[in-house]
Amino acid sequence: MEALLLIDVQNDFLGGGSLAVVGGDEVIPVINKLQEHFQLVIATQDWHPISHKSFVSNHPGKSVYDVIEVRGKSQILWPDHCVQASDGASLSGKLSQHRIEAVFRKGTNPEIDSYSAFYDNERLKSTGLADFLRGRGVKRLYIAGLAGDFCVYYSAKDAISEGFVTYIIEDAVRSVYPEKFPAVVADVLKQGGFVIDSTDLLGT
Ligand code: VGL
Ligand code: ZN
Repeated sequence: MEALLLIDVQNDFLGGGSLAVVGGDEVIPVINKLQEHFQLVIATQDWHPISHKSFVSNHPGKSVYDVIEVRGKSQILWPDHCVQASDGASLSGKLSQHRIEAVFRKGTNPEIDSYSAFYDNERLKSTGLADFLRGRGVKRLYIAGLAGDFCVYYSAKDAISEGFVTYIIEDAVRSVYPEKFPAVVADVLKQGGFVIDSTDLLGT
């Protein structure tokens, strides 16, 4: 069984959003086509309380993209984004949603950031995604969405370590720091994952 995992296709990561990823909107038509190819489609939402420690507004005197220590770990300070139940946290209205069977939310603990769809960054809590996928007989997991160098990357690493045959669909991903994406690709390949194009699945 194969599944398509859509990472954080939320308004705040798209044009006009508070943490807009350059070119982010371009993944949506690709993802909408990809969904027709899969029997199982699931999605994630970044879903932060307003008090979240990754928000620059909760660190007076600091600037966006500063790196600070939180609980002994380095933390990038992000513009406030994906506040629980806000419009910015909603899945894009341009995203086809009728095939999405389940949505897993992450980043709800105000103290800990959560890039992966599977675990928070300190691995204290599971979202339940791995057990959900195993329960549905999923062996191969295809990942698309935003951002390639954060939530897609961390989700792919955890998917590999959870034993899924893991593919990042490169043309269905955009990154916060696009110049860092080649290192993401290299690491995912090194760990035993795969990086493909949507045309490898859909043809041209
Ligand atoms: C993400 C930064 C902060 C992501 C989430 O979805 O990649 N990036 N929160
Ligand atoms: Zn976030």
